[in-house]
Amino acid sequence: MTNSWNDVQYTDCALIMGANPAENHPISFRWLTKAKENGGKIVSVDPRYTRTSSMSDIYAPLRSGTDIAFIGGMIKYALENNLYHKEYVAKYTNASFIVKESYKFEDGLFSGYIADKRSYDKTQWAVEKDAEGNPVKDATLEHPRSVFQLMKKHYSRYDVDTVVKVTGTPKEDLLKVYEAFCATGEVGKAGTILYAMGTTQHTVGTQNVRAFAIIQLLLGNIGVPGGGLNAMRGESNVQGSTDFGLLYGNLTGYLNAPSSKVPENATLAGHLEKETPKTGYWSNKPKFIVSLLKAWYGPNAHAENEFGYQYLPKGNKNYSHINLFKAMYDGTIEGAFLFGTNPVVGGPNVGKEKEALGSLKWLVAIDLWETESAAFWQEEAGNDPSKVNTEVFLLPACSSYEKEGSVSNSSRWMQYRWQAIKPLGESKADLEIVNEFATRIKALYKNESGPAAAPINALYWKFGEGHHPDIDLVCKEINGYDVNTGKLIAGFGNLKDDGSTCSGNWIYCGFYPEEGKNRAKNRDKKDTGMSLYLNWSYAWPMNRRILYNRASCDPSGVPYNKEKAVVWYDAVQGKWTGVDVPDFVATRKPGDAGFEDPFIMMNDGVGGLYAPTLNDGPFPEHYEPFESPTKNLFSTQEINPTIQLFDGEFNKRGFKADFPIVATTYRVSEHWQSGTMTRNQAWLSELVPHMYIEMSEELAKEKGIKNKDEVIVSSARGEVKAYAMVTKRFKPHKIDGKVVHQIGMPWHFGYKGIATGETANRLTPHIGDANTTIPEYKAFLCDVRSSNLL
Ligand SMILES: Nc1nc2c(c(=O)[nH]1)N[C@H]1C(S)=C(S)[C@@H](COP(=O)(O)OP(=O)(O)OC[C@H]3O[C@@H](n4cnc5c(=O)[nH]c(N)nc54)[C@H](O)[C@@H]3O)O[C@H]1N2
Ligand SMILES: Nc1nc2c(c(=O)[nH]1)N[C@H]1C(S)=C(S)[C@@H](COP(=O)(O)OP(=O)(O)OC[C@H]3O[C@@H](n4cnc5c(=O)[nH]c(N)nc54)[C@H](O)[C@@H]3O)O[C@H]1N2
Ligand SMILES: [Mo]
Repeated sequence: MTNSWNDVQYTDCALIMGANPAENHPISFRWLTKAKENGGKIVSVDPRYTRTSSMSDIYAPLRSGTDIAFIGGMIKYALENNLYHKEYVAKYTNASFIVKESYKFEDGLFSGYIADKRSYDKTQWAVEKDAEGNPVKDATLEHPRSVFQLMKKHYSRYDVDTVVKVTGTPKEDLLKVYEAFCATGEVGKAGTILYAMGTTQHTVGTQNVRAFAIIQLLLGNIGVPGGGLNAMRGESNVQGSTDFGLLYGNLTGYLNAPSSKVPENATLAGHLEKETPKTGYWSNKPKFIVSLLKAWYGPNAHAENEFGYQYLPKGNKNYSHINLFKAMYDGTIEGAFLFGTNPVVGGPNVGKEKEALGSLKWLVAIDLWETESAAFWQEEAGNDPSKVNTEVFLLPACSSYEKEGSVSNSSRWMQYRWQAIKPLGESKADLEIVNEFATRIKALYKNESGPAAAPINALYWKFGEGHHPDIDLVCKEINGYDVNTGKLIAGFGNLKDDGSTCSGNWIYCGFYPEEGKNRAKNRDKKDTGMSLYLNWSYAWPMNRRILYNRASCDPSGVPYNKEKAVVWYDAVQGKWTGVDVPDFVATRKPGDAGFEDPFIMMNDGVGGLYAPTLNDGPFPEHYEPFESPTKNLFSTQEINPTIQLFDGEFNKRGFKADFPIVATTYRVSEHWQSGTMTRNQAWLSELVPHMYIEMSEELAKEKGIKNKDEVIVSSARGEVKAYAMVTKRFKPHKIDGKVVHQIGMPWHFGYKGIATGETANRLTPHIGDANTTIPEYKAFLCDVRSSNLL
């Protein structure tokens, strides 16, 4: 989230698109309800009428996988009807930048496409630079190659009638949404977008988010209270885990992992040079990277050995979930750890994920329960145990109540949790398990040398004696300290690139600024202004609650909305003041370079309407999902031209002739994820006891299916039995003049636990987004029949 949960109450309009927070993030409704009481509107855009839709002022249905068309149309609407925030767009975005002539867009393809690699030469999309390396601008925004004009041209194709044909959204609903949300472009108004998996789990997931970013920048909604682009995170600590390097392309703190594909990455000096821009906050990157290496390798990291940089693996492949399972399936990976994950229910195309686990020599599952994945070899899973050669170990982990530590929520708040009860049975905290692994592996490699042993021997692992590591020492390492004196570092501005400081995660540097002051433990309930609660927990970076908050003020530093101000320039005192921690260099005065630049993390200091860094293009463009019921009405490119395709058995593709119905998957309040945690609870199992699918009355009639009938849903990958829930919540879409049906299914079921059911993910494809490779769980093709027809 750029903003926070609490801040949602200040919105004039919340566009909830690609999420169902009433069900999946219920506490958010505490703040959404307040927003409503304050006169704000709630808008829900979802293929089906959800519990969130029922709380909304406006609901608009759309066919799964067509959000870019929907938002593309909104961008055109805002521009054409002059509803955008003129000063903000001109000063705070890259609208004025001139793009090089090599940038082109024709029939769904940007210039620089390399067909056999399914990728682009992105240098063709670069912006013009002057002799000093600064972008060339046209402040009038009229230059035909200015970002503003190119954007206008790009989205001129997204007229309402074409959008309606693609999305299936009734025209009057579409226009109601456009009108309500674009009203927040008025100076002083704020609109927020709340999104989650309905947005990201697509082959165009990243561009879906980019489309949101563009409309928010156009309406002047980023950096302002009640505004922002707010990703509602999933698992209780998924924010924390991505902050701490869970994503395969990242080290901790969103630093890029070095890859041997990039020649500059051969040395630390080359890596730093390549990674560090001359301007913007990232010009400090070497301090963060060197301090991280010092945290990991301690005294074994010094200037003479590039601070241990060569101990880092220089991977050169895509290590996403899909690719890892493909590698297991192909027999390239011998063993795996499932640390609190149940891929045989949660992964895509699980028939193949299960086979992939069967190609392993060994598997270690670390979980509260024996999951379907830990038990994949059993007869219940449809396997003959005598034919499975994988040796499976099950390590009991303890639950969150049995251990101490922190989780970071969507608001970027790192909140400490204390142990409530001692671990039951032989279960251990994950930290203790990891500690055991590290110390034992280090002991095993102690007398070995060579490239495999070197990083293990060099690893600095000192978290106290005994089995359970001292968590306070872990906290201190995350924050960082002076390696000579042990003194804690007050903030990442004090980190050094000479090896004198360490910090395990620069974005959290400052949460533990001095001995005895772990701010993740802060619990002061006093509102410090605008519901920011600065003394409750710690928000990264540097405890600021609204990112880019400089943009809430005009260029001279006066808040666009004086009633909802968080920072402002006090001209009398000649300094910045306010109730939030400034997200900019607050010592700058009017006339100083950068005084007007609100986007400190961007090299140019402004927000990117145009983003020449993503794999699939600088502007979001609509492509159909991997499996689609229609041809692309915007271009002859059917699917995202830059997604990685897998051939053969690993991922069969279905087509509309056999599978004419669109399917999507989602969650319900009563179950959690792959269901391990809720299908083992009697009460929750009783509340939602069976696998079911939701379908419209019209489709049910067509197929001769009645409510509660047993049905079979099929896709190119497999079949699933479920009960039919015939409902008015789904309505057939009208796509390009034809009726297209859509069904929906929860993905919580498996064969273990109390409430069992067939797994929705038998049906989903192994295909991922062009940038993140997140699987396309939200849009694929299927067919439905009554099981009486067998
Ligand atoms: N009770 C409960 N709460 C949870 C979870 C849980 O399992 N149970 N899981 C947690 C986790 S890990 C996560 S990631 C979050 C996920 O939170 P959400 O993203 O809210 O979860 P979903 O229900 O998967 O999907 C949200 C909505 O997207 C809609 N949708 C499907 N396709 C599209 C599309 O193409 N466009 C648009 N605009 N909408 C579409 C679906 O109909 C659904 O209503 O929830 C978290 N909270
Ligand atoms: N079709 C479809 N599939 C999806 C999605 C979808 O929307 N549609 N959503 C996707 C999303 S957003 C997500 S996040 C993934 C989730 O996929 P998974 O992460 O595989 O599923 P979970 O059920 O969350 O698995 C968590 C496991 O951790 C265990 N656990 C709980 N607490 C602890 C602990 O403290 N320590 C340890 N070691 N284990 C613990 C639980 O018992 C559980 O078995 O699924 C994805 N799969
Ligand atoms: Mo998630």
